[in-house]
Amino acid sequence: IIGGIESIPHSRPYQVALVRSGEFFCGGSLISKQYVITAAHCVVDRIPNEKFEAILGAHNILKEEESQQKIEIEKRIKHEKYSRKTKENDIAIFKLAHPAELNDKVKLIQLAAQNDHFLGKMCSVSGWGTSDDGMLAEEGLRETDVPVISNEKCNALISYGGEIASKMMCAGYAKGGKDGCQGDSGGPLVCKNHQGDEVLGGVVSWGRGCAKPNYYGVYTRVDEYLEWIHSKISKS
Ligand code: 4AZ
Repeated sequence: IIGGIESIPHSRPYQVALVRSGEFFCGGSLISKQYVITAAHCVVDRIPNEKFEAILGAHNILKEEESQQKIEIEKRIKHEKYSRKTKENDIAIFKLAHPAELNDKVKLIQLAAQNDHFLGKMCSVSGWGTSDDGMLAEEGLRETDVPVISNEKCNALISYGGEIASKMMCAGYAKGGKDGCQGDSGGPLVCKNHQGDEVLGGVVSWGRGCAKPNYYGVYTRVDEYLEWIHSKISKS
């Protein structure tokens, strides 16, 4: 997270850290007791016997905090139409080997509804990814607020010039300065819906660099994948 602050510990109880052989590699969001939403590009090749785990209830992922639940990932479901080239459909679901125990520090985040539109709204992105000093922020989850902008503006020639597909969403400032970055991928962009409830509006997906002028952060629009998400959860 560039241009952000350290989160109040456990104020984002749906935030998940994904680790591979003990090394942090992506963020995620807990959407049910046994499922985490992340990015398709976080589904990396698995070396035989390699262990993928989700850490729930964490603030400092380098510490063994009492609140943490480290659960093995049983299954990784990448969107069938994810394209590495166009970055479309950058969404995946990770199934935990057993259900999480929900409590004060481990909670679910509601998915955005079909008709939730966040254009012009302030949302927040969080993660342990690259921070202002160029290092991972593993010693404490960080977050920053970013406004959602239109795909039209994000597709302007001085910005992404047409690379933003309809199921992507951009958030950030024309002047840059606040953004998700490497390692935040797969993590949550949380917005308030019309009822004032916090919902998962986006999944951190990509960007040209981080926090650069005119290069907004690009997110996968969660509300475009509700059927896909529900079909995967009910069938597995
Ligand atoms: C990445 O490499 C990445 N500025 C994630 C988010 C952004 C850029 C890069 C958005 O995972």
